[in-house]
Amino acid sequence: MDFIKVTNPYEKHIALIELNRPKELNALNLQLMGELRDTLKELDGDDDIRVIILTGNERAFAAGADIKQMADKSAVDMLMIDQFSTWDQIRKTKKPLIAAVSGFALGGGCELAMTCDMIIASETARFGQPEIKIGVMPGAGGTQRLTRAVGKAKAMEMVLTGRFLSAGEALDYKLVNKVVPVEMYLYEAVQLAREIALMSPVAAQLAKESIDRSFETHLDEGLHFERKNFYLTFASDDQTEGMQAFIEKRKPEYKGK
Ligand code: DAK
Repeated sequence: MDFIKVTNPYEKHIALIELNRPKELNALNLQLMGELRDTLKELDGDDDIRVIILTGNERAFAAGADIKQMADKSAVDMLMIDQFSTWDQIRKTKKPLIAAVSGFALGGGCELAMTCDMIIASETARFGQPEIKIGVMPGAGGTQRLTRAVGKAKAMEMVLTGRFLSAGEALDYKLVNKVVPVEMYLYEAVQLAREIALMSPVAAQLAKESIDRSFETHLDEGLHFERKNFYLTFASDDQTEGMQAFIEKRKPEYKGK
């Protein structure tokens, strides 16, 4: 891997992926995105891993897609490269994915953070969709996920002016879960991951899938989907263990079975 660093395990049940193109502020070139896609797929299939943390460095989570790599492309080039299939695969990661964001999360970087399930931000984090300033518009979910997260008015402002949100604003607009001092953002993400890693991975996966479905369907269909996944948790040993542990007043030991 040239552009990402993977620590597996980072600690028990938790894997850490660091975007690693520091000089280019982690600009997301095609190779980096391919490495990220392949790594997430591998970790998704690793029974020992229950939660994945994705981070950059203090200065940048990612300053967007690599403008230098995109600059001379035609529409047909973009079509044939078909980056969407890479982004779609990343989006389909089944395990809980936490973004630990410090510094710039712009364009594709903001979209990548929003593709994760939760975002822990440092006080220095800046979120933006500045594509309009270089004559294009968001292409990896920015107009959709940002609008769902922060609402139409703020999304319009961000996408049409390219203005950034500070970490505090991102918290106010519910784009992120928590804002902490810069030296704490990875620690906080790990704390959150630890808490989730103690739960049944079967239940966590089914619950994530159900929440994601709520963005794609109407209420009746969403409730139906939730119900099926709820029943499915009763097919797991973890359900027996969780309920038995409660009755016996002890901590559950989940196996992900
Ligand atoms: N691409 C390539 N290089 C970048 C970059 C980027 N997005 N962002 C920064 N860099 C490089 C700079 O060129 C510079 O390299 P050198 O000149 O040293 O060689 C180095 O990183 C440091 O950047 P600066 O010198 O500019 O640092 P500053 O602190 O002065 O400014 C900045 C930081 C983040 C404000 C500035 O670098 C900036 O404005 N960067 C561009 C931000 C941006 O416009 N991002 C959106 C890009 S478009 C798609 C999926 C995704 C996308 C599209 C399609 N499909 C699935 C089809 C996404 C599109 C985008 O993200």
